[in-house]
Amino acid sequence: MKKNILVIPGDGIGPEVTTWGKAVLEKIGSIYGHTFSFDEGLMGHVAIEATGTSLPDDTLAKAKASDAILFGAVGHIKYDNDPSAKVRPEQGLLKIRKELGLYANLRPIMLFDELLNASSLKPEILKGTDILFFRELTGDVYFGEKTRGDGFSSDLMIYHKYEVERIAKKAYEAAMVRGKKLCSVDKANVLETSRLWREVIQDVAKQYPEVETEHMFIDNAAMQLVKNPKKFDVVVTANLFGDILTDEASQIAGSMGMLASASIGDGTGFFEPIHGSAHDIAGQDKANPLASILSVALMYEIAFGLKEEAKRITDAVDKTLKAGYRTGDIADSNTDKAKILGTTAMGQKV
Ligand code: GGG
Repeated sequence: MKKNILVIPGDGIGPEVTTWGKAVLEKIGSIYGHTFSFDEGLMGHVAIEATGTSLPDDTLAKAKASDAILFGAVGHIKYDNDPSAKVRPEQGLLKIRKELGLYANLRPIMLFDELLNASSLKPEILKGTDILFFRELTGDVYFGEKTRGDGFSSDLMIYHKYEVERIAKKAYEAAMVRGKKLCSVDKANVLETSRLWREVIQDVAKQYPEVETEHMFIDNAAMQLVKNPKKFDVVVTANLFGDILTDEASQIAGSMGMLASASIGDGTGFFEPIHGSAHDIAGQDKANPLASILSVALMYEIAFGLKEEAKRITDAVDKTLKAGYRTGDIADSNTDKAKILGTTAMGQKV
């Protein structure tokens, strides 16, 4: 297999972790006889600094022409302290998702047994948890009209039937090959968009009678996730709810630094860790590269249909953790201090 990969390292710790995702992509390629040609694109704060826009046309054109995209993170503290900034790093990320039609963001909560103690939740609550989140990615308040008036502001929360239908179908298809259990998370007791969401899910559910469907309010889901995470299998939810819920779920896996994601839909698949740019640790060789590495496992499996290669990567991560190696974010009081590694050493171990 020969594929063209666009690497978008982005901001903060993005370049550090993406280096290791790319290295693992190539390493596995060399074992199985796959070759890659790489191109690089700017996005986020680095793109704003260089071109004045967070998603230059050149990056978008390269993205459309590639077979898969490996992305790091966007964001910069400068914009967090300046809420009125008109041009922002995250705009590039939202625009590329929309332009490529990447409406389904898959976020598996892979729990490595070795990390049961890295979580603040009790191991007996966590053990056996295996959740696959489907976060809708190109609708909701993220894309609705924004207004700012004199002393007020608004973000339009909007969903169309077709947007809910297509993410629901993706989630049900996954449920069919997993535990035949799907939980749809909404806020249908309050929000009109959620009432449409629920109606559409109920309709799509009829096409998948073997799948047990549950509807849950977002507030309850947030609570159940830490109380009894094992009750979930496939979870499908809207953009905003999915963004928040999966950050919460990362604590099941031990750290934000462990969660990979795949964005799919109409265009080129886009693979990225769920974490952001973490400027507080950028450039210090402290970031956990495992989410980027696991994103490459998702790329092998989802973009290229190569399950064995994907498993080889998750096995390598598992083996590294079993050997006791940890980055700071997943170390606990029992970790051998000599085995707490930086980004580079952890990437090399994998
Ligand atoms: N790698 C994920 C990332 O860079 N996240 C930053 C962010 O602000 N994301 C917004 C979103 O995922 O909707």
